[in-house]
Amino acid sequence: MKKILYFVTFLFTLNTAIANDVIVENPIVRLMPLNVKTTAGYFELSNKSDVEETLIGAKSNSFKNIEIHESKKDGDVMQMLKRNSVSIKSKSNIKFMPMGLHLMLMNPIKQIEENQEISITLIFESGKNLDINFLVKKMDEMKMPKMDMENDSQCSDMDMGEMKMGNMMTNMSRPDFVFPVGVKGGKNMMAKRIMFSYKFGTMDMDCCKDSTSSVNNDFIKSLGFSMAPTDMTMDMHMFHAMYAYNKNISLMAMLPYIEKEMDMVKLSGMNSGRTHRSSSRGIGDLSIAGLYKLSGKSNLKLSLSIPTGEFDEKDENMMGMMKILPYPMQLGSGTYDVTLCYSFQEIFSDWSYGFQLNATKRFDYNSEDWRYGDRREVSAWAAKPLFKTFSFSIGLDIEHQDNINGKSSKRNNMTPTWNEYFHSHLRVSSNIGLNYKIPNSKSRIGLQCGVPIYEDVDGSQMVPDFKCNLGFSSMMKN
Ligand SMILES: [Cu+2]
Repeated sequence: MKKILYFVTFLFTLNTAIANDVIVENPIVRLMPLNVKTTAGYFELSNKSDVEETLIGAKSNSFKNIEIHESKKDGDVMQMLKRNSVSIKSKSNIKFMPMGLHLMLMNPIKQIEENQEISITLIFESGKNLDINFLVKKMDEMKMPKMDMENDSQCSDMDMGEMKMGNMMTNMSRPDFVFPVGVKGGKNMMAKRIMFSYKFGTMDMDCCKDSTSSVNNDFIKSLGFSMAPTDMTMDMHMFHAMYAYNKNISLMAMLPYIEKEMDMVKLSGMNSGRTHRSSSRGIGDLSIAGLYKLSGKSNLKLSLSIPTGEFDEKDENMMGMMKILPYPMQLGSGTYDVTLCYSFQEIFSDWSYGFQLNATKRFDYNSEDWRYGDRREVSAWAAKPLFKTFSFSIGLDIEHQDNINGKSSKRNNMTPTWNEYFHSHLRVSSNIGLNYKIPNSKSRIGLQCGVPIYEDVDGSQMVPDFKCNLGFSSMMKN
């Protein structure tokens, strides 16, 4: 027993001796404003021993996680890089200080108070652990890396590795951090987070255009059609869930519920002049997608559309008979479609801009022997935060849609909406939008409305007179 005691004492002394080879001075934890979930630890580390020591990490009961970071200036942007280790040569010292090396202390268990002592264990590669009492102190903000100041709790598990932290901290909480709501692709989030969003989109279409000019019913009648559409509305409720598998890859699923209405007028023959309304409603095509982060500014999204929506929706015709509705009134494509989407966004201190390229390719015909045409879209926008919670955006959308391939076996020749060659168009729309970030929450609201400013269509074809999107999104903590 005595021997064991001696041995333990010996071990203890040995450990202290080794520990004393590495000395920590002035350990300070910076006091952060209330609700800021990230702070930094600074100290001086002296290695008095004859061997190199390597700091490989730190742990504390006061923080959920701690990382070794180094702030570096890249141009005029502070960049914060995660370091896996820091080596201190024999007989030398290293300073952990603002604008340089620091311990990034994330997610405090309790709110930290001034002059409080926090125990943090420094872990060395050699196996030694140093328990250090850090003192919480208010520090001169000027000396601080800018990035720590406007830190938002969301940043705690952000990609510290490559995000430009100087901008990032301010960015995350900015209303224009997210794309305008009408823009289709999303952004990568922090790892392991789930986001839900709901978007309501509405579009109103009028009849009709051929190439770049409007055409009237007489023109449509002269083409041999006995009916013409007069007005169409399309409402879409889009339910969207996104899961960030890690900081680079997110998975998402989108399911729309669609309501369509179309007014028609009989142009000739029996019941000439009579109007009729038909409608369709139901779920559209489910879309599943993977989002891959290319850089802090850009990402790539690949989505697969699964034909869950009906493509042989029927409604009563003028004579009261159930008949299949024309192509634009269908809810789904009936085909597996692939969309590739590239997004880019650059955020400056007082404004931001971005653009997105979308291409949808349809490979197969549906069981009714037709398929919608391929589609390419470009969206570009510029946004400016007006207040801390509001941003305003202007944007431009360009869409290029191909004609329908194949022919539905149930089609008729009565209306231009059934004509496969009257679907292709090139449309440029301008839009304005608002983003609102609900204070002290992880929820956002966006509104964006647009009108076409240039159209070249294969017609006679219905054209939108406006479209609006209203969206709500909320990030879940887990
Ligand atoms: Cu850091």
